[in-house]
Amino acid sequence: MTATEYTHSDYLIGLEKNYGAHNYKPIPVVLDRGEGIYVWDVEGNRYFDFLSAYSAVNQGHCHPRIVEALIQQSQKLTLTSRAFYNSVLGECEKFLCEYFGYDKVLMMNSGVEGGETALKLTRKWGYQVKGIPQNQAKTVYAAGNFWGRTLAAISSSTDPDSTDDYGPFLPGYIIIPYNDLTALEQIFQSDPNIAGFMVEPIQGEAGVVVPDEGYLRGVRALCTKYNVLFIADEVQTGIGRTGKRLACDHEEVKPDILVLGKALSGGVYPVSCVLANDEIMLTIKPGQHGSTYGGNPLAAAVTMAALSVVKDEKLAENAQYLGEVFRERMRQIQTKASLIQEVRGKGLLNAIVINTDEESPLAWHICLRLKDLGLLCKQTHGNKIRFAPPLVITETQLHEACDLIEKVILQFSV
Ligand code: IF1
Repeated sequence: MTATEYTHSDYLIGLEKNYGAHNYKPIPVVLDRGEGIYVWDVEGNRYFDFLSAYSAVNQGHCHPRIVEALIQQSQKLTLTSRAFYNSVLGECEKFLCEYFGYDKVLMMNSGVEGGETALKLTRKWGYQVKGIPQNQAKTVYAAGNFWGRTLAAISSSTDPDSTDDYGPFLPGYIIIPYNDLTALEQIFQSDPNIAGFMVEPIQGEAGVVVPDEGYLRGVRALCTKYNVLFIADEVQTGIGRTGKRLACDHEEVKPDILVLGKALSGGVYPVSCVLANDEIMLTIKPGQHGSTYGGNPLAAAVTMAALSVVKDEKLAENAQYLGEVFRERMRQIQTKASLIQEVRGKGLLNAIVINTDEESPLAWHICLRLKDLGLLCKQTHGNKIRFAPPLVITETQLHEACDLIEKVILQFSV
């Protein structure tokens, strides 16, 4: 490699290779700035961001209203621990409960901590309310699920990349097929000690797998019938991403426990939360769960700003409309290129399935070529390419991005 070819990006990639754990294989681009739907690399090249940090940047990069809330609070009070009250948390808790319609909320930091909190609440409720014998509580998950990287989370995973060489796993877990109400009812009928069923309304990591219309209504009905908590993991699908406030809103179902993360803070700060009504939430007593940073004033201030932006700028409505536009564009490309096996998604959480097996590197190469043309995205599970731009994207910008996707797909189709 000659000196002229050795860029600053190469240098920075080298630093990460030499000093960072190798737990990711990133697309080779080094991002330095973000604004709205765009990011720039260290050489100043601009890209459409069609991953949105896995739906954490629904409001667009560095949204001024959210950044302002971060700046103002960060110059006043950032962290007190929950050993004391603080002047922002109560306002945020009220805001969240009214926004999503629950009695109470428990604030954490990462999405997986939200999932763990939901699982602990479910077990507490199982023993204290449902009357399950001690240490017999079971929780059910759908094959293909992804809710984080902790041992509790990967204990429910069916993906070897998440589980290999990490055993032993948490007991009390039952895995059933996704989008299968018969299997769900059968397992509920077979075991009286089931406390909860945690499920993504759309499976993100599995490749944007959208269940049949009516699946969520069926889950709600069966959980009610068999006195099992319906836990919705909306860490990726929530907060406007699928064209509604929550993905569950498409079927007008209300989960017993709602887990949120990612875009809860618009990408400026790690915030997650769990919402539930008193019968469930009050099973955890003082000192029985918590976190150093959970519910800190900075997180609380940023969360209220980030959710206000989603509501005031009608981002869910925009996602609903432009999602239809996007999928129609992808279907038009599909008519010219058999390379696209399937187009699927809801709102601005979409994916195309490339007609190769999961081992083929083709999807990765399509992502690399899209990067060269100025659009960043990432394949998931081999042959699915997820497209998830910030929800602030305009119709004109969306068509510009679709033109690039079309160009690359056709290039790989000859
Ligand atoms: C990585 C995946 C996406 C999530 C759902 C909980 C969590 C996630 C539905 C946990 C997190 C992130 C994790 C991140 C990449 C990304 C991801 F590819 F890993 F699976 F989005 F699909 N529930 N998803 O999607 O939230 O603890 O990360 O805040 O681990 O590489 P977290």
